[in-house]
Amino acid sequence: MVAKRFFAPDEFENKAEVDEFYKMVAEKDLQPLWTQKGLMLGEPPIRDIPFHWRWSDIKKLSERSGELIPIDRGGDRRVLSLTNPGLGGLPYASTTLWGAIQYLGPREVAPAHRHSAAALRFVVEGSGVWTLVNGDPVAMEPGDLVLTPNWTWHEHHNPGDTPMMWFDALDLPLIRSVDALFYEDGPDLMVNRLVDAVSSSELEFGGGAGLVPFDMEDEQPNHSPLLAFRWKDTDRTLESLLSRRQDGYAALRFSDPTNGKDVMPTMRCSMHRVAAGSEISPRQTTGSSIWLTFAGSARVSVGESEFQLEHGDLFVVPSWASMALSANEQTDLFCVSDAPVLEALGLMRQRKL
Ligand code: 1HN
Repeated sequence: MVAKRFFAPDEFENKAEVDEFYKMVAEKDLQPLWTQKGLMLGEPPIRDIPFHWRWSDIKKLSERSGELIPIDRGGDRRVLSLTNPGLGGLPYASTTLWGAIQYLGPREVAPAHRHSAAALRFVVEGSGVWTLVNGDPVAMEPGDLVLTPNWTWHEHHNPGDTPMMWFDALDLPLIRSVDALFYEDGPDLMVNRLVDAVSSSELEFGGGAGLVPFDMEDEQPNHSPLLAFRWKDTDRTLESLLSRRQDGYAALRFSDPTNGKDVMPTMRCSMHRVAAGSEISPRQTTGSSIWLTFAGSARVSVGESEFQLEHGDLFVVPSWASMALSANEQTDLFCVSDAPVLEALGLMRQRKL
């Protein structure tokens, strides 16, 4: 094959004419393709980098934010966002995903709003907070996954005496990149609700084991109508999956109980259990992901980086970066990725290394 060449302007014999032409092109806000060198590379040019945040740091700073910053000064949410150093200061964990830790103090309320970015919570520590999703009260306890899909009203209440911290993930960077971000402040607070109520989403769709209502007259939403996935179910499923595996690694995908699709159109959620001394073998995939160490301790390598993980630690795997993990003790990890978007666009590539 003949190597492709890029002509520098001074390689032309008629350099003056070519220079003049380039000037005229630029004046009309146009650019030649043939002068652009980095446009098509063999593999994706990745901007976000493999990175690791320690729970011990986040926890200390979140608690301090609880002392210093009233909830109404923090844009309604007291959130420290994972800031990937590769993204030029943007408050994004990866190219497509926002990741953060949210802190809600005793008797605090984070008021209602909605946005066209979808969000989810995975509870790390604490107890007693509940989130209203379109008015449906959803309790939040450690290990629970709670969804607030695109354009649903949501507000968080902590009626208890202890603070609570949880992981937030949003598809916000993706939604901003396609200029489709809308936002609206909420109606008056829906206080005085039953705190111990079971959400209607769970009453209708939480039967488990493939049991869904037969007569679904309402138009199907494009997200899971079940808004909470409880830790006791996740834990039990991981345990039985692991007992059937020879390699000490079990993983499950959270799905819409009515159709098996991902819980929301832009984000895939999964939970991983690695037995002591076992591994997630090296692999790579297009699309980025944020991982949260819910329990245990492990060593993970992402691209060229290696991180030691303890309870609550978070790390990011950029698109097409290799990832492998080895567990010191039994380790549980929550993972959120943009995989449904890549699949929908025909851009998913995966391989074991
Ligand atoms: C948001 O609405 C929440 O509702 C958390 O808890 C984090 C980050 C950016 C934009 C909106 C929440 C957020 C957010």
